[in-house]
Amino acid sequence: KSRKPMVAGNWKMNGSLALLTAFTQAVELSTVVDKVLCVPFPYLAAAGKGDFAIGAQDCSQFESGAHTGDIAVSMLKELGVEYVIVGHSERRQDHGESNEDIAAKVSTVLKAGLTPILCVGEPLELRQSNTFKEYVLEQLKAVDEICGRSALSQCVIAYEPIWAIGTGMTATPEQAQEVHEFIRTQISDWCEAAGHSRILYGGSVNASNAELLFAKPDIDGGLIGGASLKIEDFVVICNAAK
Ligand code: G2H
Repeated sequence: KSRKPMVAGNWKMNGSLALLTAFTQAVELSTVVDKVLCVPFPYLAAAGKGDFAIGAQDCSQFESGAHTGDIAVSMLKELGVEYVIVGHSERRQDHGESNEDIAAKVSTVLKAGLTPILCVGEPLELRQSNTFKEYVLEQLKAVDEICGRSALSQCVIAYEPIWAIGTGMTATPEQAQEVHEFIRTQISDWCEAAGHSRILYGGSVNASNAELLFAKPDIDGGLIGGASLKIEDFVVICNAAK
């Protein structure tokens, strides 16, 4: 593949400072893979010592101001954060984030010079009714239209079918590849450079299934939830992306 593989751990609201310390001391991570660890906000300051780039799990769409409890991207940047997950389905569901809100966040992250990890993916009903591609397309289109033609070329995209998240029901490598190829074709239609964006798969990736998923031509690595909380598993998954 011409794109450098990436494995990004998403701890969600899990972990501890002790676990983070253990991760920063793990030395066996492959250098031919970009590794990112997206930890909860309070741990970001302590995350800089490891052999991985630091990611946040969200940020405000606003640059500063009266937004109690929100986090500005400039604050993340001060802590050495390089990536920000935007539009994770848990944010869309739990916090009612719309495609437009998410596009506004992508724009804020890009303006600050950080890289959004933009999450897209369909719920089970749309997979069953075979309308999932249209749904994913709408999610991407919002970013393309609101943030401008080159925005998607500056994002890492994560395809995370909601039915596969935390359920143990991983998409098969073929199901994932089909959507990744679709995404790549669509976004390169809008902006040629976007065809070179990395597209990660997320949804119950683990140490046993990662290799077959990452072997597919349009799967450039993974966004890993549960399995990113165990060092041994995370190392195996990083090595599977080589
Ligand atoms: C999908 C994924 C990480 P998990 O949300 O973003 O989580 O690997 O636990 O399904």
